[in-house]
Amino acid sequence: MKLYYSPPSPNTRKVHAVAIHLGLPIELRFVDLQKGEQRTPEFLRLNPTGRTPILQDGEFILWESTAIMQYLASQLPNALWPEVPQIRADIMRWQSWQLAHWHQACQPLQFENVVKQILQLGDPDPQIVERATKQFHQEAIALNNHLAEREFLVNHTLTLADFSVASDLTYAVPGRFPLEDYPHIRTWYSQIEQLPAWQQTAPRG
Ligand SMILES: N[C@@H](CCC(=O)N[C@@H](CS)C(=O)NCC(=O)O)C(=O)O
Repeated sequence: MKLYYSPPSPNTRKVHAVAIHLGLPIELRFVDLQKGEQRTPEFLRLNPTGRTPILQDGEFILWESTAIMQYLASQLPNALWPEVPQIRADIMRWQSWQLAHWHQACQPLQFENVVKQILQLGDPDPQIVERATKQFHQEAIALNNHLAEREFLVNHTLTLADFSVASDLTYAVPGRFPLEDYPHIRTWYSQIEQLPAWQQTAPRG
């Protein structure tokens, strides 16, 4: 299987980390987003939305990180994606929340406080940061309360849900995410940070 990836991206990280955690052999194909490689005709034939990650398994092409994670985890029996309908639905619930709400709350802080600096796009916009901070608190309260009573998001064990939700905390420190009031998120994330698959997929430099 071949993974078209862009290493600093949280969307790539969650997919790549799942492949490593499950010991699935993956050939990596770097896509240079800064050079606009995702807009080339060759790339758009693989993913018409022009985004990474993409998985290629023979003739089968799959884009959207959550779908890729589920496909990878379906290759062999494992606790990340158990074959129990209620547990799968619970995992999908958190993966859906991550894409629809958590990512939307984290991404503007990441962009304003990290990406803009890297790409020399100017200072963070205080209005966007204020709006994003409010949104962040709204979602973080729900996540923190959920984690107050459990070690992992679903089924008392590590699942795809943890990889999905954790991915948006990749830049929590440089992105100045306001996590001070959320001890349960911090404790849970520090466990994820201990995973070899998480360490091997950390952004370099
Ligand atoms: N919902 C998509 C989001 C993918 C996405 O936004 N990828 C970014 C990198 S994090 C990308 O390739 N951006 C390139 C662009 O928008 O030009 C997923 O979960 O895979």
